[in-house]
Amino acid sequence: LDPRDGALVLAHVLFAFAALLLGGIAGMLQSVVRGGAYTLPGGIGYYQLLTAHGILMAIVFTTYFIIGFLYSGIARTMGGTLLPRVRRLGWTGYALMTLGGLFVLIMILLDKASVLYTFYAPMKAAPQFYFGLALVVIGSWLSGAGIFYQYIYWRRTHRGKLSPLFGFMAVVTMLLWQIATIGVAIEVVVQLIPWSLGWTETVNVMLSRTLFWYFGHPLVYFWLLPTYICWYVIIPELIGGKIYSDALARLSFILLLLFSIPVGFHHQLMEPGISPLWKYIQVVLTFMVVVPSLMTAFSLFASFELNGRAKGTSGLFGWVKVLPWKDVRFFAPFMGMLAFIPAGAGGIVNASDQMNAVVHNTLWVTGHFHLTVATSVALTFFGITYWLVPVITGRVLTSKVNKLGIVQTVLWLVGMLFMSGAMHAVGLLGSPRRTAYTTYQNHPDAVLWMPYHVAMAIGGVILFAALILMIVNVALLFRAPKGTTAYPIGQSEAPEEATPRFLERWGVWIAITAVLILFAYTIPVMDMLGPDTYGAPGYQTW
Ligand code: HAS
Repeated sequence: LDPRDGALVLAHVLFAFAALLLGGIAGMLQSVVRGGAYTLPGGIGYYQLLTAHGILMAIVFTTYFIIGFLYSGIARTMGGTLLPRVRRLGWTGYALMTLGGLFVLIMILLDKASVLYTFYAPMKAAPQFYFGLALVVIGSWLSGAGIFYQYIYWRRTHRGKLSPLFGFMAVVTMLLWQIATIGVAIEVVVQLIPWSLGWTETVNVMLSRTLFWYFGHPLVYFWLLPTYICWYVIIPELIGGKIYSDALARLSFILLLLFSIPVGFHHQLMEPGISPLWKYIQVVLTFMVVVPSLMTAFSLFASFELNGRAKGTSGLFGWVKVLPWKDVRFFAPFMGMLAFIPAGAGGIVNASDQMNAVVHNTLWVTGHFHLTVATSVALTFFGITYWLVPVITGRVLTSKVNKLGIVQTVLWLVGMLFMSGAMHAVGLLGSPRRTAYTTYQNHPDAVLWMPYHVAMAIGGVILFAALILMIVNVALLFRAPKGTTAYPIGQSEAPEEATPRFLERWGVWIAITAVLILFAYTIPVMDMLGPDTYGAPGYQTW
């Protein structure tokens, strides 16, 4: 990479790991507090720690890493270097996000925003918290604009050619983000900021939650799509194989764009104020969004199997033998894929109305997202780091760091097995999520949950050790010997002509996305704005 592009990417990646470290400390502390092991000095509360943990991990770590990774990939595949304007947009976006992020963090540290990462009204935080959030969103829009600009320029200068798969996927990822963040931007700017400043007395809770989940569900696909970029584009190259089908990969991304936004109600199935018909419709759409993930699973298996066959293996699972198990760049993301099988199954459970009644607001849901974002996504991002940092710094991955990386992955998996496993199990026994330590006056059910909470705390401690090892590994990557590391971009099995060009008809896809969103949301939102709705005065959390 051009050193100027490398600096931009590295600034994002290092910020992401700093957030991971801080978020990990908060996560470890809150898991120990929740397990009932001990109380913290200085009045540091469970909800304060949980807010810091959620925001630093789920918003800061992911967003910075994703933008850095996408910028590296578009520079590598679309022109070899970023256009000066793109670099400027990238840095301006970075500066605004960082400024906003600092506002948010300071407010959390001052205990004036212990409202968790979903910042549900009527819990009210200090206005600076919401200003910070707005700045983060605006900054990310500029970063997204940079990606679009590089892509549009590439298309203009390569008329008639199929865009590189990485570039195409980066555009879908940022498009998803831009469309999704409109919801949270409206919530924050129109509802929460005026209300927290005291300009409005009440807040329409139903509407604010709906706007949040309009954003909140595609947010999880914003984490997933870069993970899929690694699985589709990078992994085939690392195993010495090929991408099974460029067209299938693009189609699955387009389907994710279409179906991941009009589904927010599956987070609100247990809420009053939304008619069952609209919940039903959004659940149907939720099952549609599972399809591209099943296509991804199919494509990955096909890629692995064709690679195995090309290397002379036979039998149903012969291909497993020729995978590069000792290469952490493959091993960590592959473990992420494995975890995604039960994680995805858990998602399907969540989306089923009757079963949602059993698991909603229990620790099962926390277990679900620790398996999805904190395992499948996080391990994939770790796997990317082991080659991305050497590519930028002009160094090589040493066998020592490679081995430590494998130990780190295994440790993470063991920690997660304890933590997420216990969360799933105790969730089914009814233990609520987002609740500080309590035995409910020694109620027999709550007493039954306690061993699981201890298992969660043990898992939390193992995960923290794994997290520290990851930070050590990142530091070691900077001390590795100088050398050249290739940016691993896979080649497709099929020729370029095999990919239908309509997949790049953005006008059509954006129009269908808009129609689906309007269809799924217009009537329920009109109901929420109707004369029968009341505003809530709000609860100041400090
Ligand atoms: Fe979810 C709640 C439904 C996927 C994250 N989800 C959450 C929350 C988060 C989250 C953070 O319907 C909590 C939000 C909160 O704080 O309240 N989720 C789904 C469904 C899917 C799904 C249907 N979720 C994700 C992903 C996430 C994520 C991905 C993060 C990255 N989720 C829900 C619902 C709720 C929910 C409800 C609300 C619950 C409630 O009541 O509050 C689907 O997209 C899942 C599809 C996935 C698959 C798996 C495909 C497998 C692949 C791997 C192949 C492996 C290979 C290796 C090839 C169908 C691609 C094999 C090798 C061998 C050797 C075997």
